[in-house]
Amino acid sequence: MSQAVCITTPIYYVNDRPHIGHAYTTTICDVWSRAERLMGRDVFFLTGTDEHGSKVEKSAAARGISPQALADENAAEFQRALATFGISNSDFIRTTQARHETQVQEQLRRLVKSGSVYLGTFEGWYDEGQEEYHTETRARELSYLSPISGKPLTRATEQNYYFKLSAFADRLAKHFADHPTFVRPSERANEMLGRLRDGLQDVPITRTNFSWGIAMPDAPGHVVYVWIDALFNYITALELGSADPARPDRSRYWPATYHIVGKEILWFHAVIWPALLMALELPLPKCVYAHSFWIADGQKMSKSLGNFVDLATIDRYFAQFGLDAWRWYMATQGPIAATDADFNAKHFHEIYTADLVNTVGNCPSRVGAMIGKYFDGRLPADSTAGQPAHDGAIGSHSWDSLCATTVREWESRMDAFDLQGAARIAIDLLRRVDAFINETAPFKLAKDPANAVQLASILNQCAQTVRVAGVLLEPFMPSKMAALAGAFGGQASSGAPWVVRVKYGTIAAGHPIEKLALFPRVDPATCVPAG
Ligand code: ME8
Repeated sequence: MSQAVCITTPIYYVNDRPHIGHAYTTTICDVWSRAERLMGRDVFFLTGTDEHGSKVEKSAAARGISPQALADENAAEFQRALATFGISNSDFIRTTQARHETQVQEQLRRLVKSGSVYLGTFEGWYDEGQEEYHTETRARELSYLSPISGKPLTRATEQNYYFKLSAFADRLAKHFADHPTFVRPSERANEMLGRLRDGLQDVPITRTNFSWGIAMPDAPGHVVYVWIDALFNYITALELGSADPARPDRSRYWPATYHIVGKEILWFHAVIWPALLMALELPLPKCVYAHSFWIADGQKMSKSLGNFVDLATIDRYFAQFGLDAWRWYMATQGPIAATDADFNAKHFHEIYTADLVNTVGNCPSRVGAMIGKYFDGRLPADSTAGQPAHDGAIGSHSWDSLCATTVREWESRMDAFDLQGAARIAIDLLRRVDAFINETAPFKLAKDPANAVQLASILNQCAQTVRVAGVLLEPFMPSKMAALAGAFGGQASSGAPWVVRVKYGTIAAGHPIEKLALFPRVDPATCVPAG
């Protein structure tokens, strides 16, 4: 049985249209899922939409439609967007689905039974846009303004059901201490620890001031707070709280390997969610990874500034550079670490040209062209068993051992969600092939028939290595790398087990090698402006 792994995106609010932020988080989860599947793991990749709450209720009222109609419309738009981004999710959960609602109610009953939920009165600072309450200390830190919308926080009083978050402070602190990579990157873990040290207050988990939500069981008038409702998606999709005998068995996917979230919602995922799981005696996710934000031309992207890179802009990038180039840019240049990343058309073009046109496109095209010209498009034999004819480009390695080392390194980077590191390793392999071609100069050797054996070995080694690099780049650029696998095929081109696919030397001598042009040059003058 292959190892089960699970990755999740946040579930996206249906009162917003899909934009680069959603595309980013979902794409990096997709790259990881494809990589893990390629390595033979049993992957569950979850995304979906967050459809309850007063914001949805208000937006729907403003349009004169029901909240469900608004949710249906926008959930469909998110699903269409996922298809255009080439996302391979295993499920798409919607919080208005019956499977979710019944399980949330079941989990709440369990929480009440466990004694970690009680009825109390709350007074606090409320961020209406985020549907989030802040303590006095936090509100003061925020100058009584929403950190997201900049609008004033309002003073609000409610009788609510509370979750005893305060009771979990010590266990949470211990979990952070015992699992240094529970929250990543480490800057974010330190931030969470700092806030944990300030102390934890119980959190209201129901509301009475709106009705568009899941009814709190046995508590008329109380609706489950949208954040609590939403967090449960990670386990309702896996049917962990289901009593339905016909449910699919997905329990092997819990605990999640990675919850990938934006930094603005880390508190919910790194503190509140783990405490809820502790109260339910369920295992905690292995890692909550909080990426930073895309900004546009040095400025924060925001709805009010109107500079969010939206679907229409993303479509223009697809038209000009192709989906795979977009995915490459997201996965390799995005705000995966603790700092924000700037999105701009010029940088996009530079990366496209340097990485894709000049390396991932050019290297196979060079190798294919030479095999075409000197060997009629058939792979010539290597009489040196992978030992390079010249040791400059790869030192004392054989190509065989270099590929094997690269593959192992790539595997561990991928498992650790270091997508940028994995991408760099794969592209470096092609850069080595390029350097090897420059050093050995097969185009010069070809001028003298006495060099035929050496020439054949060099081109064989190049082609074998290009094929392996193409497999390592596949999760990032599935369709272009499928074309590469077709052109440099061999028996291990597709569908074969991972160890076979990444094994050096599997293209048989005599196999046809095609010359292909993967990434056309794009004139910078015609580039899409950002935003
Ligand atoms: O917060 N750069 O949903 P949401 C990068 N429903 N990523 C960005 C971004 C940016 N500029 N802007 C947004 C919610 N994102 C809740 C989540 S989960 C139980 C409930 C991404 O539609 C980032 O992943 O506002 C962020 O966490 C997510 O969009 C927020 O999506």
